[in-house]
Amino acid sequence: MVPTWQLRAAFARRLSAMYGTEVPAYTTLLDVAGQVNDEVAARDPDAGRLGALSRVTAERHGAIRVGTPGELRQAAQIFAAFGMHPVGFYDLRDGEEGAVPVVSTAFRPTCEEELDRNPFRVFTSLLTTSDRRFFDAGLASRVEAFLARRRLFPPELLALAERAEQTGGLPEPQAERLLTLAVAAFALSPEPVDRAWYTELERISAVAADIGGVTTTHINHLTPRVLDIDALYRRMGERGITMIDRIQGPPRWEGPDVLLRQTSFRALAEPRRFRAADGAVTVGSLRVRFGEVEARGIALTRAGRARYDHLMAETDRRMALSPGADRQAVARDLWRQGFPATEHQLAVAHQAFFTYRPATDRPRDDRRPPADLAGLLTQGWLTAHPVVYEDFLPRSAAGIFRSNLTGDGTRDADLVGDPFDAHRLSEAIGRPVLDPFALCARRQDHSLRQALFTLQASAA
Ligand code: OOG
Ligand code: NI
Repeated sequence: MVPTWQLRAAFARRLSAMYGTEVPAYTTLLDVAGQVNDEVAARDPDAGRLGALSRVTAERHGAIRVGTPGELRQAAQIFAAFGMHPVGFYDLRDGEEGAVPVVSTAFRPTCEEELDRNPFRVFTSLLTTSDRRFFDAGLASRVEAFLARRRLFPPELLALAERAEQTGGLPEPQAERLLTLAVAAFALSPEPVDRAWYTELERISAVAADIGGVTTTHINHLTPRVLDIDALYRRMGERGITMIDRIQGPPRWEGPDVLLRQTSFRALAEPRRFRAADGAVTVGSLRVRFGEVEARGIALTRAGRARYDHLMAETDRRMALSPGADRQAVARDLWRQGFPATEHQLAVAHQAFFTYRPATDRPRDDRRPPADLAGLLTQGWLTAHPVVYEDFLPRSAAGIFRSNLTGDGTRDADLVGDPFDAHRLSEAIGRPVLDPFALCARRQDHSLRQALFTLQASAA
């Protein structure tokens, strides 16, 4: 029996191998990321604090986009076979960095043990044809009719995935078959693209065309994790690969790394076959697939996240006042004034998530443990271990989408959008969309209860 986590690790590995043959710059990105990670591991004794090097080296996230709730349900079934469940709700339709007609979630493992084994995630977006700001009723029904005729996933794949989910894995040779079919379902299709239809949807948004203009889906990027994203950014430039103009997310600073920093290279023109109205097939090109890299930090609580969002908004405000300023420097100054400077401060201010363990090196005396977290930490009763941020940032995601959009698209801001939230997305998927804050809080609370229990037991 091949257990779920081995299926997931193999799925990530094979998608990565496939993407490397499809998008050569991705292979350069992996080389550079690997070098940077080895260098950081060699110079920094704390390099493993946010994940063992073996995990970080294998770590990837990908992204796909689908057109209908039915397709999303099927994608969810396939990911469930790999122990990946929907976490978090992202609405990218109102982004300041460019509006995209999708709502999204990320399929990923949810418990610590599974994340450590292999944390593969797939950011998955659903086209919102019901949003009248993007699609009028006539176009929406033509898109829906087009989508209703296509089949993204073969029935054999869905049946194998259902079995793998139910039995916690699959025996060989079914495991092999599941992997082959799953990877093939996310490869770029050689099917000719209907030129007129694609172009019509491109006027709404390049993302609408990428989803509803073709008869298949595909991985549109695959992202390795790197321990020093600034070093990687410089080195990619030296290798002649132009990255977008900045690293998104929090600035580099001397305080703790939190949340997620990401950067990408622009979508590459790839040859694609097109079918004209008269049926003639010609070769043209499309820019839909790109490369991205990320550095992960500590997960923030809702309070910490509010602080982060506030500092980002303040950075925007200052940049609007002096557009020539260096965004990194502006952000860094704000962070120095307004963000907890150490992990300890983050923990006692309840701004980030940690797991807690009883300290093993506290000298024995007859004091009893204090009742508050700050006291337990400063007096050395407990040690705090950061919880890694496993999710995404809507604003960076919008920036990533944007980096491979050809035009701004059109959105009628005078109309009202179609309200969408995690609950409605759960119903569309037919599985609960989990709350990332709740997952982290549960992990933190569980560790704290255990630690306090152990302390009390040994003090008694
Ligand atoms: C997904 C973009 C979001 C990220 O890392 O924020 C994303 C897409 O382009 O389909 O992957
Ligand atoms: Ni991404």
